[in-house]
Amino acid sequence: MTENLNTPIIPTWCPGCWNFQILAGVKNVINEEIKKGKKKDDFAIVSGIGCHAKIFDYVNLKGINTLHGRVLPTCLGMKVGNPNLNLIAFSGDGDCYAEGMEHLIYAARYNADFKYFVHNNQVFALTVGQSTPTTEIGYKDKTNPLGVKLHPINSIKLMLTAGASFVARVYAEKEQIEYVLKEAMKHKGFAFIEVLQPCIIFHDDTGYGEKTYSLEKTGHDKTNFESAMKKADEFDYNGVKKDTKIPLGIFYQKERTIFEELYPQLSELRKKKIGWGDIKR
Ligand SMILES: Cc1ncc(C[n+]2csc(CCOP(=O)(O)OP(=O)(O)O)c2C)c(N)n1
Repeated sequence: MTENLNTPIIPTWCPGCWNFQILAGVKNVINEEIKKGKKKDDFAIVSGIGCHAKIFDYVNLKGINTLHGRVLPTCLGMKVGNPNLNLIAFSGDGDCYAEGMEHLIYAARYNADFKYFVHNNQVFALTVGQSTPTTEIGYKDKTNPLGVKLHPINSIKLMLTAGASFVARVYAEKEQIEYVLKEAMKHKGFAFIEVLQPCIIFHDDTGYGEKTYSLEKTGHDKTNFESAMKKADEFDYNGVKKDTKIPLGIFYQKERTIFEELYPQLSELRKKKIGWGDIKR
């Protein structure tokens, strides 16, 4: 059966925004899953605040459009309440690496079973282009008239060292979104997926296109942590230079116990539909 995941809401993203590609890719994959037998109500989405977050209005699935920076704790709560939910979440780089940074590190540690896209356009786009923790040195905006002075964080290395069980980076093209989401859905655990999504208004002309290459095609062993760290080091988010290479694909993937399985009490509570206060100690 084909479900219609469209909503009557007309997108207010800028014409040509890469977010349209992310939207199309995600909807295609969910539609395929529904055709294969999953129910629409088996899925839910969560988004934060920002341009990325508007995706919530354009996909006809239940979920929560939560506070800025609070996508990850919202997801954790949803998975504790319903561990069978196929949960897909969306943040911007500001939402995730600025307002939500602590949650990100803990999400990697907890390893609850949901999939998380970070639309990384290296700016706070909705509020007109201020720098975020992944903006390159020298970027100028009204809040940084002399240019950004701080070195950008390397989110892939951050996730690897925080213990994330699935760490990927793709470009915001529909086919790459489809590929990585399908792989992430086969993975049991937290899947961190960063999407390079140049903001066509405030952070365009990144030159990333010609600098990217596929990890899969070069035979990268995604179960090898040291190799994943080396690959993560190849791009430091600090703009492109002559010899810059930007690896795309799955850097690392190794399953381990998920959060939902660490506390057997939770499944009992869910069966009985009672709360923590009712547990006999
Ligand atoms: C707690 C809080 N701080 C600041 C804001 C203002 N604000 C709204 S959208 C936004 C920018 C979001 O940027 P990002 O998360 O990178 O998403 P993008 O718009 O780039 O997709 C900010 C700072 C807010 N709504 N809530």
